[in-house]
Amino acid sequence: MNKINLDTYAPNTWCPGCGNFAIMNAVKLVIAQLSAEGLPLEDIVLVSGIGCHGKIVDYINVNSFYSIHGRATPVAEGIKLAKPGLKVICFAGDGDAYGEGIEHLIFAAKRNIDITMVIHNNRVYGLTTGQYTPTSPLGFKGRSTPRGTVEPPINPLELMLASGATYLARGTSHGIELLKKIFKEAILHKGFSLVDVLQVCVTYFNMYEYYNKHVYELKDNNLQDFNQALNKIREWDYNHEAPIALGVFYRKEFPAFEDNFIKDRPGQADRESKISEFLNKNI
Ligand SMILES: Cc1ncc(C[n+]2csc(CCOP(=O)(O)OP(=O)(O)O)c2C)c(N)n1
Ligand code: SF4
Repeated sequence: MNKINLDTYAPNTWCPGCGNFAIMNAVKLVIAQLSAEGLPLEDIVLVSGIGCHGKIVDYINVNSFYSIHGRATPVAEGIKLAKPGLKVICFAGDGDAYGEGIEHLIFAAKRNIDITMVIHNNRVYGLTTGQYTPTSPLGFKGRSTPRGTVEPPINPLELMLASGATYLARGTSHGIELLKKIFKEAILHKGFSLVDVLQVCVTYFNMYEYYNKHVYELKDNNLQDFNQALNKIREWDYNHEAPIALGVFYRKEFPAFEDNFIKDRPGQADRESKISEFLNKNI
């Protein structure tokens, strides 16, 4: 494989053992692979939200946009609409994507816009030291809930399936080979793809042992079967003890939003020259 250096000068400040390392390493390897297969690096844009996960864009030497908390999804959508030829990979925390930014995520899935969402689902607010998120289990004790939460978690994959997502998968930060496979497929999928990564926060919610005991890999499931996907997704509700399926749950061909959004608009043909003209006049 082509050896490209995707490292940056930024010192890494993640805690030793943080699951974010596995996500970063898997993404770097996939980007290197895609580049070796002919995808120019300048055609890839990374977006991140705010939180520990957000620093990932500091550590990968590809064009990127560090967005604000809860707004990583619309930033990724805007970039895709502005230049549909780009591969847009968006990293967000579970607090970010499933909490503050949930409405954006639902609409991105509904539109089937061709972006890839990688959710660093550590089921806790990492950067702000351990408050509960929408996927923390019932009774979770953290900084904001010292006596334990009194509300059950949401199942984000069920919500995404119902919203119209056309590629849904789950991985863990203890399974880099599977992450690599899923990330590559998700990036190449034409449409809205979301990978929920059970990314262990060793400092505020260390779930390595629990996940290692419960995970298994999906095999021979019919990826086009909505009901089968729903059943598999419902097997574990992010709360009770149950087998935790990893791999791809659902994949569907469906027209992507940007194709219809941009199609037949007056001025599309000379779009680039109009943008250059505007920039030259105003900047
Ligand atoms: C509008 C807004 N509210 C709150 C914050 C404070 N804040 C910064 S990071 C963060 C938590 C991030 O948690 P998560 O999205 O789960 O990412 P992680 O740190 O776990 O990777 C919060 C609440 C903020 N930056 N902006
Ligand atoms: S606080 Fe948690 S999520 Fe943040 S760097 Fe440390 S281990 Fe990772």
